Amino acid sequence: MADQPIRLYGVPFSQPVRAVMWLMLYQKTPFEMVLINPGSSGETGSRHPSYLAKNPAGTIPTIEDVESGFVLAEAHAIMTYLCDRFGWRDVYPTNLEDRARIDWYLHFHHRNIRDASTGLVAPRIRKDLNIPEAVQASAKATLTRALEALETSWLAERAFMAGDELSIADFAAYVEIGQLREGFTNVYDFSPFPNVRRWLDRMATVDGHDDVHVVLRELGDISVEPPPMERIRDANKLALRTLKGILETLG
Ligand SMILES: N[C@@H](CCC(=O)N[C@@H](CS)C(=O)NCC(=O)O)C(=O)O
Repeated sequence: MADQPIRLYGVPFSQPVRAVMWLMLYQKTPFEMVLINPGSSGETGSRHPSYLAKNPAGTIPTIEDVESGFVLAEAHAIMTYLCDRFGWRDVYPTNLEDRARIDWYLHFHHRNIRDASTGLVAPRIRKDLNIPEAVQASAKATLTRALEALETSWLAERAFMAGDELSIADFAAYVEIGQLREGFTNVYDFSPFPNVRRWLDRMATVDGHDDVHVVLRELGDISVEPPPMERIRDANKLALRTLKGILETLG
């Protein structure tokens, strides 16, 4: 364990931030959460010059390894770094083929499963993004094609995304796919995908799942109409308060 906790910039509403949070909580490793609001140019925003100096893309998550001063962005790069940094071989093994299969999923995820957010969630909770209807429709079609690939291949043959054991590929995938479920936003019908549903149910029993998803449980169903701003703010606040309590018990 590092003497000084890793600093994580972001908000629990962000899918890639949740993936990093889940990995750290699963490993029972304390971290420091620094609130950064995506898209805002205010002082705590991802477009503020002080944040852009760390991550010029202006996206969350970013981490700072306080001991060395090393700064890193991109959730999947962060997760693989943390696994190597702390020796978390259980979720990112060193065996060449096991690791390559996890990396395969992590690369596939972008522009495929990640489109879940672009097509179904961001249009309802990030009105500021003004995502055009045509982009939403295309993202939904991409997501469905990607889920078909998981259904007929990745999850047809294995319990988890990249093998018989849980890995960081599962955290990365679930934060996108799981958010769409009944009990959370409820914006996607998974009935054509029994293997995906089996995997989703299994992931919901993984240590840290409930703690990381407080924000979505609190937000609730957004399938009928977009949630009001206060509900979004309250969900974020409760998630941050809950996280603070959990981190106190770890640290
Ligand atoms: N590929 C990046 C994507 C990060 C990303 O898109 N994060 C969103 C929040 S979920 C963000 O920071 N958006 C910035 C904005 O809206 O301006 C990763 O996996 O870390």
